[in-house]
This record gives sequence, structure tokens and C-alpha cells, in this order.
Amino acid sequence: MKIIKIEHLGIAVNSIEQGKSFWSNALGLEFEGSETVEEQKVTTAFFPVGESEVELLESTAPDGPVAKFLEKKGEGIHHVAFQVENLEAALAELKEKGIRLIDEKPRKGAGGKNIAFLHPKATNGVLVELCEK
Ligand code: CMX
Repeated sequence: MKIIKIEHLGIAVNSIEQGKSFWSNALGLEFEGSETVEEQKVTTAFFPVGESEVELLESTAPDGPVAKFLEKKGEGIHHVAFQVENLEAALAELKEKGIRLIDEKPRKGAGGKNIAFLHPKATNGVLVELCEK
């Protein structure tokens, strides 16, 4: 498999509006827009940084993965997303290597990207997302 770059860092926040005061107003990152991904029960807001982005994640439902994360760990880094050349091939390779996958097949994420998550128990405790544009 070939990783092209860190595509984004996902940061769980209680409120995107409140989060903007640091990430946009204080750091000066440009707010690119936000999008709700119903399937993931999350609203995402993107702030480009060079070739990568900061993604703020606000939960839309108390039983969503980001709400559960916030409840357990509080605000902070939720996942690291790597852009790969061929997502299906990358997933097949990782499965073959015995890495625990959350998504066996790519699904649609924010920005129309194909995404898949690897389980944090297989990745030294960091939720890893692979994505393909
Ligand atoms: N980073 C690191 N560890 C995490 C984690 C995260 N983001 N989320 C959960 N964990 C850990 C928990 O701390 C827990 O560890 P312990 O057993 O040591 O306590 C373990 O994983 C299981 O967590 P849980 O709270 O019991 O939650 P679930 O098993 O129900 O779900 C996970 C965990 C990762 C499988 C689930 O959150 C998931 O499928 N995530 C992928 C989808 C997602 O996060 N979507 C939101 C972003 C969408 C987007 O960016 O588009």
C-alpha cells in the first residue's frame, strides 16, 4: 500500500462554533466550511493547513462515536487520516497482515471521499482513517 500524506487530523470538540475561536481566530486558519455526515452522527468543519487539514468534529447525537469519545476522554485528537493511493487494496493488504479493521469496505465520508477506519486496538491506541479522494 502507498500512503500519500496525512490528509487531516480529526479533533473532537463540544462545539465547532466555540472551537473556531482558537483554530480560526487565534491560529488564523481559514475556515473552509462544514458538513454533516448523518451516517456518522457528526458535523465536520475543515481548516486547511498546507497539504493537510484540521477537521473539527461535533457530535449530532448522544449515541454517535464522537459523543461517546467526548464522554469518555473529553475534547482532543480523535483520529489521524492518511490519504492512500488505492483504498480497497490497502484494506485488503492490512486484513492480510492481520490488522483489525472497523470498515472492511470503503464508505462515503465528508467531502465525498471514500474512507475506512482501522481499530484503535490495532494501532497503538490511535484511531486511524484511510481515505481516497
Ligand atoms: N481513539 C482512540 N481510542 C478510541 C477511540 C478513538 N477515537 N474511540 C474509542 N477508542 C477506544 C476506547 O477508549 C475503548 O478503549 P478501552 O477498551 O481500552 O476502554 C475502545 O476503543 C472501545 O471503545 P468504546 O467506547 O467501547 O466504543 P466502541 O467500541 O463502541 O467504538 C470505535 C469505538 C473506534 C470502534 C468507534 O468509535 C468507531 O467505529 N469509530 C469510527 C467511526 C468514527 O469515529 N466516526 C466519526 C468521524 C467521522 C468522520 O471523520 O467522517
